[in-house]
Amino acid sequence: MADNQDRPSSPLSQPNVDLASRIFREMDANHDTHITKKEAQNWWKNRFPNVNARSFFETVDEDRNEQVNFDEWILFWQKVKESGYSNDDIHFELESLESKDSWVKFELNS
Ligand SMILES: [Ca+2]
Ligand SMILES: [Ca+2]
Repeated sequence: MADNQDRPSSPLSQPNVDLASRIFREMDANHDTHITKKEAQNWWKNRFPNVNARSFFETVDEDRNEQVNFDEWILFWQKVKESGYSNDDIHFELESLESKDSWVKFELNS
């Protein structure tokens, strides 16, 4: 049933996975499968690079090794989904992110 398809426990939609993957590849400027602080700062170079890169790493860099890999990235969006954001909300945020809007502080259930 349509209204059952977007419960918090349901997975990230394929379009969101695709969009998140595309953003990851764009942020990972040198394509070594890790986003570094420098790459993140560069992504937001016209929009508070230090602030945005710092909050991005605080939320997404799970193992605190100063690099964000693809697994951490997708896991993060999956957690956003499980915290009650809908796939539509997430799609909207990913599109903002793709146009290099500021990093949004999501309210995650821990
Ligand atoms: Ca890189
Ligand atoms: Ca990491």
